[in-house]
Amino acid sequence: MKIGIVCYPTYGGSGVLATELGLGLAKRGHQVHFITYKRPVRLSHFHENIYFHEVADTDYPLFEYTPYDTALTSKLVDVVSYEKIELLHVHYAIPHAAVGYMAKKILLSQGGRYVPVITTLHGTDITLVGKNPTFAPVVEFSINKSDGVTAVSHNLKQHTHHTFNIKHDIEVIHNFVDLNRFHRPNKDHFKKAIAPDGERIVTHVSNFRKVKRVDNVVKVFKRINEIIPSKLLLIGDGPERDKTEQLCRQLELCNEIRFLGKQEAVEELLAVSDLFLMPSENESFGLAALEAMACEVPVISSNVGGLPEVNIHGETGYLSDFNNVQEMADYAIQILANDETLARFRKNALAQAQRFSLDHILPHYEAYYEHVLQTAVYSA
Ligand code: GMT
Repeated sequence: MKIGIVCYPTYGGSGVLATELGLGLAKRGHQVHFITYKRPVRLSHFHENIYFHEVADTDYPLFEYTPYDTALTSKLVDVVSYEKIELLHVHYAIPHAAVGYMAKKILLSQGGRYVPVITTLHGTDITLVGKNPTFAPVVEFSINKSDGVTAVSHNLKQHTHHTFNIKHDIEVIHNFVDLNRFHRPNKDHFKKAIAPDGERIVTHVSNFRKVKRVDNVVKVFKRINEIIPSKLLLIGDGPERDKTEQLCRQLELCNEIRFLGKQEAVEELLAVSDLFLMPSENESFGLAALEAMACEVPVISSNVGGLPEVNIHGETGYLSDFNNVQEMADYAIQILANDETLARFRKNALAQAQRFSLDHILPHYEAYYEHVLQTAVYSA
């Protein structure tokens, strides 16, 4: 199948998931074309069956910024007709669902084939930004004009139906993890470099947006560290980074916390971690937590959104109300207090990650593509 994938190329979960999906599809013999404004972060090497089409930035004095939606639509029209793309899969509704709709209308007006558009909803495109009146009418319209719609958790599906008047049956296809990449090879030498006195290693990965509550990561860590000597690795970067650094200084924790910024080989850091913290205020699935579990790292998370579909309370980690710092710290201490408990949680985390493996989830996407290709009908 020839598939066009539209996504954000940055470190956000939707772009990561879209890229991993494209890589997986390409390995299974599909021809995959990424169309976006920059090479996606996880698309760093040459891959057979993968093509990348960059949306150009046009410098014109009237524009403060290039109108990206228009540039992306034009690029889609060009790539789809030249490469004979059979299906467009757009990730994150804003603006990609609307752009996909516009591209298919233009292609039809040019006498081209009908190219179905599948929109995957990832989370904040519905729960945060999407329902903002600035975007809401376009989001609702363009989801309804998609030929297929998927959501990354049951919770997100419910939230979408609750927020918008959606006429589609939304297909739930959970996030997945590539277990060949995310696993736990022995990296004791590396662990020693981070925690020379055998401290526990606690990790958080995110794009440091407000919704991730990185302040609570630090507060939970402070309580853990008072009882169990530990180090905290903060991976990623974003708007809350400076504030978080200030908080570490105020709490006099700078010697125990390492800000590692954006990392490409995040799996190597997860492979030496003992615990993962995800205290988000909103999280439709929690891909970063799943990647941690695949590296045998138990998770302490909030109980919001789709997180209970991934993190099983008392088995793979624990869930707490999103702002309950004390409870999260108590749970963390329970897991880290002795090696036997930690080993049990680690084993469960891996078993749960295996249920969300790429090999298991990717065929759902393929089957859904086939279904949409067979059932899509043009509606004006
Ligand atoms: O919040 C992020 O880190 C990025 C965001 C995105 O859309 O780029 O991630 C969302 O999509 C991920 C992949 O489907 C999900 O695993 C995340 O839970 C979701 N983030 C939120 O809902 C806050």
